[in-house]
Amino acid sequence: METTVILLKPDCVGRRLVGEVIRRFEAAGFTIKGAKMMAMTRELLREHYAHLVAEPFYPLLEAFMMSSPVIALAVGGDGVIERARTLVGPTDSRKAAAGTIRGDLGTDNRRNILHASDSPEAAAKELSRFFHSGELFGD
Ligand code: IDP
Ligand code: MG
Repeated sequence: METTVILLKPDCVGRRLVGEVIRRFEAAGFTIKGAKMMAMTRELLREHYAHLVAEPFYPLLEAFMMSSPVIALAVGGDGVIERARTLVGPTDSRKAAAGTIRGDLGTDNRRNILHASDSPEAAAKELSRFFHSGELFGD
C-alpha cells in the first residue's frame, strides 16, 4: 500500500470544505493514516515549494499558504499517489474538469484547495517533512 501527502490549503479550511474533500478521498477507497493542523512557516514553504521559489508568483503563493493554518493528511491506498493526483485535477482550477476536486471546488491557479504529492519520491520526502513516525498509523 502506498501513502501520499495531502495538504488542505487555507482556501479549503476557510471555506469549510475540509469535510467534503476528506469525504471524496474516503469515498474513493483511501484511508486516513495521519492528520494534523499546522501553520506553515516561510522556511518550510521554501523547502516544500523549492521548485517555485524563483517564480514571480512565489510571494503571493507564500502569503496564501501562510494566511491560515493548513491540514496535513497522510492518505493510504493502492496506487494512491497517482490516483490522488487524478482525483485532485490539474493546478489551475479553472482548467480542471468537473468531477475533480479542483474543478468542482477550486478558484484559480493559486487558490486550488489542496496539495497532493506528485511522485513516489516526493511522497516519501513530504511524509518525513510533515509527519514524525509516531504520527502515522495503520501499518
Ligand atoms: P500542483 O499543486 O498542481 O502540484 P505546482 O506546480 O507544484 O502545482 O505548484 C504548487 C502550487 O503553487 C500550486 O498548487 C498553486 O497553489 C501555486 N501555483 C502554481 N502555479 C501557479 C501560477 O502560475 N500562479 C499562481 N500560483 C501558482
Ligand atoms: Mg506540485
